[in-house]
Amino acid sequence: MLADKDRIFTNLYGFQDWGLKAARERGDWDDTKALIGRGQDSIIEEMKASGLRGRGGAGFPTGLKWSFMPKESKDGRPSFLVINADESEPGSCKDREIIRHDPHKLIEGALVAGFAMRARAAYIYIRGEYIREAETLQAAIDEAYDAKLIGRNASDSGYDFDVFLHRGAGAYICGEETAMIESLEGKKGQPRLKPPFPAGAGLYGCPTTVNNVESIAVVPTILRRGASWFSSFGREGNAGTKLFQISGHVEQPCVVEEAMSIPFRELIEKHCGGVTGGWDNLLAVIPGGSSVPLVPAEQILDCPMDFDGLKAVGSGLGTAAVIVMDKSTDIVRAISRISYFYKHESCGQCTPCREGTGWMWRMMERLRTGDAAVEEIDMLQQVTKQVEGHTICALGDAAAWPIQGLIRHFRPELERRIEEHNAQFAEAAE
Ligand code: L3W
Ligand code: SF4
Repeated sequence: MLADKDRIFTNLYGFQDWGLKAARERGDWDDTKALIGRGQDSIIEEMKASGLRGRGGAGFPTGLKWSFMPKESKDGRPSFLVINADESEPGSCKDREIIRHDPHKLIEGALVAGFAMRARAAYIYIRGEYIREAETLQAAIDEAYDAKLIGRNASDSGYDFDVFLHRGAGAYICGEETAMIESLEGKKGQPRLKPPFPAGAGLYGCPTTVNNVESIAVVPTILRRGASWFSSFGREGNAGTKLFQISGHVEQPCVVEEAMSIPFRELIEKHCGGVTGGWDNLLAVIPGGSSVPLVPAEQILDCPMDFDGLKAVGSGLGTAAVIVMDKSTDIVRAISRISYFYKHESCGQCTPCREGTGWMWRMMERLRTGDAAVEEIDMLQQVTKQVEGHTICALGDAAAWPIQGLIRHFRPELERRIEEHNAQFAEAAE
């Protein structure tokens, strides 16, 4: 179990005040000028050495992403940092806790990361439903301006850096980085084709890096404690500590910071008091938010909770939103509900996603009630393959994968429902 001294988010549960004075007592904003004084290249190298991979779902190496930003401005164009606080993935609720209780870690991280990538400003895009969180964050930003930690000559570093907070309006797709950029520009939030990646042409056509809240909030601590300290947690390629968000059928759902690669069983036993009804009652787990396939109980128990461990069991770490389902769960209904979510949130600009998400949900509903033919299971699988990899953004994949996981692991349950429905129908007809 991660020792208290190794936790980055020391106020995760809000036992102390979130404000600047308390944040400083916890070590935030401690000689930020010196951190910046290390220079851009040195900061980026340290981040690369730390092994930090993006915490928003894709796990792209953070230092490498920053290194894509231009070292010199072309045509006087500024560079921007965009911080993705549009936390909307079903099951995800970690960025909310950072913003509520440790907002200064995020603001200081924005300054240091922004400096490293030569950004003029950071735009924090926060989901519209996070009303109180947006108020807290804005108040923290105001405090940082008043204390001259950000703004002109930020933290007395000679570097000018602004932080703007922008509220979303309730669209899941605006969490996709290019849709977020469109939305920030005042347009309808629809993903752009990549490439070009945002580092080449992002906000207002300028070089931009989009990072998740957690990825940015851990930066000052990594720089202060060193890359080797951070990379000492977790396995190779899966370094660091991570906020896990555990919901569903556990005794105590929680958000907790743990070392990457902690085995699933240990995570649940140490922090959640176990699965409701005991381990024999565990049915399946969605380990990384609704976009990743479920993993049946027997495959997840000893699985290291990291990118490679979950990939090896056909799923993914995603945002580390761990949804635990015991045997009381109607697993077909659960996945059908997730299908509905993606159908509802599709922005509609590409045909496989716009049409496919509706098809998949309607077929899932038929399978849920058993009002289908057995062959339709394969037909549904084929539809998911028509959507997967054939869309502009990852929402298409995210809609397809949970269904593929269901068919892979729970096909007998789908067949049982169809047989049961057919038997009832035949009985009624007699
Ligand atoms: C320059 C290249 N940049 C990749 C950058 C790219 C992006 C990052 C990752 O989706 C996933 C999605 C959700 N040159 C680059 C490059 N980049 N190649 O690296 O890119 P990518 O395309 O792998 O992923 P993505 O489109 O950013 C994110 C999954 O996360 N997810 C979570 C979603 C929800 C939340 C939330 O609510 N907070 O994050 C869960 O699984 O399905 O697969 O910056 O530009 N050659
Ligand atoms: Fe929009 Fe779906 Fe296409 Fe993404 S995959 S751009 S959400 S239609």
